[in-house]
Amino acid sequence: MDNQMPREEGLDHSLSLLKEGYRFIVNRKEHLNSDVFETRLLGKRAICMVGSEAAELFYDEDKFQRSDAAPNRIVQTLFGKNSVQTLDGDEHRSRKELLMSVMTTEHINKLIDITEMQWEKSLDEWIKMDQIALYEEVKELLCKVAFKWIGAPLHEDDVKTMTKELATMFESPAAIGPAHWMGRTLRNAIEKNIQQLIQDTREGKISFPRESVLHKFSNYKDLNGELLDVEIAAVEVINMLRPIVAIAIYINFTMLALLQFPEQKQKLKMYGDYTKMFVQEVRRFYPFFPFVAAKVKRDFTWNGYQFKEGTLTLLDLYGTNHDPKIWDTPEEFSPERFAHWEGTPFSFIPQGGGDYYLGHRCAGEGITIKLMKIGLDYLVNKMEYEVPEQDLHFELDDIPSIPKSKIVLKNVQRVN
Ligand code: HEM
Ligand code: MYR
Repeated sequence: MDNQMPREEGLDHSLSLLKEGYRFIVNRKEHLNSDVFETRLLGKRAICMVGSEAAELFYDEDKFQRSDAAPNRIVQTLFGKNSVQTLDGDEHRSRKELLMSVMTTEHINKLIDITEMQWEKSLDEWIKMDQIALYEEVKELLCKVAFKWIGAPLHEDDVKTMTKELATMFESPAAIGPAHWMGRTLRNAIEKNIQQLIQDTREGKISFPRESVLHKFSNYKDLNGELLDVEIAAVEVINMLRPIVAIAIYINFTMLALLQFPEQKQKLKMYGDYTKMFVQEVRRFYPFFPFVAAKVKRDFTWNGYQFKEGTLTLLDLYGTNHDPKIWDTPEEFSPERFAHWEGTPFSFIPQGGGDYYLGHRCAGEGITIKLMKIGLDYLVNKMEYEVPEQDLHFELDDIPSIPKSKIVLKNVQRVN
């Protein structure tokens, strides 16, 4: 028996989506009292879903496809054209294998060493300054880390430009007007730079260590045994650089959590394994990636509701991480909830759900956690600082949401 899917009336709600941000899907879920509903976005019917059951459905690749799904504004800023995020089936699996090939213990240990060294160097600079805006500083720190890790040169004079080009890609997808267009322009600029590096590597004008990310991506052969188009190889190299810089958002929220919940600091100092639980709770509690998008691959019925081929479908990540059906007191910050947590690959999904190799789950989830732990260790154990009066508010209607003051720290000192 088919049922009518709960539906929001009205011609189009795209502007409300940009205005309501992280609460768009949850507001309607509550109003319509349903984890799945229909609305209209970008002038067409669209489905929104939230919760672990919905996530499991969304990651079924017989039912949903990614090609032709993400809105152009996201492709032009965040993803890049023909990126792994837009592929399906064998083509996706082959490209994903390349990305996952640099997530081995060896590569990750190298990244950890580089990151720790860079925190040391940045801290040396911060102690000479009156105050720092943590978010801005950590973006630069991570930009240097990202270039070093992929094996590409980054001159000190270029750090600010590169940081801006990479950060604007994740700061601008949902922006309206000039800020959004700036995102597109800066993506074009960095794509050109990375394409040149890849071209030079291929022509033997410069050489990088065989095991470096840049070398691997430049020389990788696709399903047809051919080198990737230089444009595509550059997009995938940027798929490693940009999100490493994006970890600054989570490190900033980590700092905010320490300020909002000061009682947590003692626990972090006392119990070693509390660090991982704390980091997981930061990723669950605070907003970052709001939802993922796919298209219905072919008509099917689920729980009595009809899904029509071609319908844009959004899965709410933030809403699922705050779903009272999955989490007790979801609006409470409580790292302890992860002490004996037994979830599925679809219930805790700040970086997407399902499988890393077979599906679209974030290739960098493991390194995100590792780099957040390093940041947390510095903020709790290796640095002292004062926190001046400032506006630490973050709003759920801004995508991405960043505390207003970017978290100003004064008088940063090294703990010996
Ligand atoms: C995909 C979030 C960090 C590389 C994704 C997805 C989300 C996400 C939600 C999409 C999942 C889907 O489409 O179903 C985040 C967040 C991060 C982060 C919040 C925190 C900063 C990273 C890092 C890397 C990375 C550090 C690598 C260095 C990727 C790649 C994909 C991806 C390559 C595409 C995977 C695919 O389509 O198969 N990420 N990510 N991400 N992420 Fe991340
Ligand atoms: C990355 O750089 O890949 C990691 C984090 C990006 C977060 C971007 C937040 C804004 C995205 C709006 C996405 C809508 C997807 C349909």
